[in-house]
Amino acid sequence: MAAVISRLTQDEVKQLQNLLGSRHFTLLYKGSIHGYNASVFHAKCDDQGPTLAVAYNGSGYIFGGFTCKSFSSSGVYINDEKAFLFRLKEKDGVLSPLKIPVKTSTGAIYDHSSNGPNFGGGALLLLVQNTATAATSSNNTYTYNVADLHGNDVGLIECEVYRVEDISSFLESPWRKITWTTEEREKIMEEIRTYKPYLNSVPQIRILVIGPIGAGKSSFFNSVNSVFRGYVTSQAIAGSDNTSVTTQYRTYPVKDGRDGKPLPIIFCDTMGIEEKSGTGLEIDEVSNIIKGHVPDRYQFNPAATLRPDSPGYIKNPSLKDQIHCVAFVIDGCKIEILPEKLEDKLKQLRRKVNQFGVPQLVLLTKVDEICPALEEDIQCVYKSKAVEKQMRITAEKLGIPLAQILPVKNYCSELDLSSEVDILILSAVRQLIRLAESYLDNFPFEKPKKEL
Ligand SMILES: Nc1nc2c(ncn2[C@@H]2O[C@H](COP(=O)(O)OP(=O)(O)O)[C@@H](O)[C@H]2O)c(=O)[nH]1
Ligand SMILES: [Mg+2]
Repeated sequence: MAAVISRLTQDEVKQLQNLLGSRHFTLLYKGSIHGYNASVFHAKCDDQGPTLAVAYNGSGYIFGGFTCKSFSSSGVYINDEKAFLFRLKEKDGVLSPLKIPVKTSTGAIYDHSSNGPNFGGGALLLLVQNTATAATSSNNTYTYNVADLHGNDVGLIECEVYRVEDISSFLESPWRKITWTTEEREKIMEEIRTYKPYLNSVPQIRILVIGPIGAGKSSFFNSVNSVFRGYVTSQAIAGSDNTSVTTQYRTYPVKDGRDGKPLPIIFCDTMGIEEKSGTGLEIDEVSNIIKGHVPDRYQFNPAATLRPDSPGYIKNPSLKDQIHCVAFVIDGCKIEILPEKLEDKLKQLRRKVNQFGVPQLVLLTKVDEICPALEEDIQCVYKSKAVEKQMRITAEKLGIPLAQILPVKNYCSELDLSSEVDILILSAVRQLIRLAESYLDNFPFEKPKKEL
């Protein structure tokens, strides 16, 4: 018996991929080998998901149809809005791709055990009466000039059916909409520049950045700083040591590069959270920070958290010294292998932050490592299946709604800013500001700022 190999050349497969998007084809049925027989076709192709039927005639035409639904010998019409008929090659094998989309999804496929592939109830039928023949007619489901499909040569020299699998790592359309223009970048920057906290007593909002070691906390602050400076800087020490590179509590105001004015945000950078208790940032220390007791440059000591009698302890912090929102920074590549104890610690921290009523969100970093294709085009971040998956896992593991998770790519190795990377970073900052503002709304007893 001859080998069951595809008649399609690599070039033809590429052309079909142009019609279908990035897909992988697996040959399920080949008429010349398996027999031109509807029941054999169904035995091989039922319940296989999306399929592509490809017919070849003696005049050099290659044509057929695609359905994203499964055949199953159901005996009924199946709706499929993605179905289409196609021609790949015309007379004498001249490449001339043509796509005839289904007009109304209703009745796109007639799935009957005694029929071969049947598109639109006879708009294109292959294996007519169990022979190597096609039948075509233009109808309300597929309206087209039948001669265009096969040059009026309905005798087949081959008929193949392929299973079609989606191999693209990207969704067709993004699941969150972002405008990626430089105007948008400027617009968000202006929004941040001109933001004034609702309360007089709070000139700047304080954003606490916490998360495991190496997640990208310091890099996030550096990235925000870089965007406003207009070039890549690294004020906060970032690194890839196993233990925390950041051992001091640091509060970093961000300045607007244009005129050096302080922006209304202060980032509070902490040492990393570690798995073992007694190492890394402790939960009690986070309480101290949130309440505003911890001074800038305080040297963390996991063995002894800050106490009222410790030097530098801020005794009577006011609302402006407290934390107004928390950004949990999580390494998008490591969330799946997050050690259980670390996961527990993060959850405890989330609960603690909740107790204070401080809003929080998760910044999922290193999206460029989750999905290397994003290095080329970060605009695809909300199309990347890998990023979406890591975001969902994060939501599940930390018990946080997906809406509160934002993907970011920090500036690390690059020397120049990119508008798209900026937009992701700025969107995260804007969201943090909005959350902080909602928190400040809880303090109506303070006098609202007077408009000048
Ligand atoms: N590829 C990539 N690397 C990152 C990203 N964010 C941080 N890093 C790298 O991860 C390492 C740890 O970052 P760092 O900011 O020091 O983490 P921290 O311990 O949470 O403060 C550094 O080597 C960074 O260059 C990112 O978005 N993408
Ligand atoms: Mg750090």
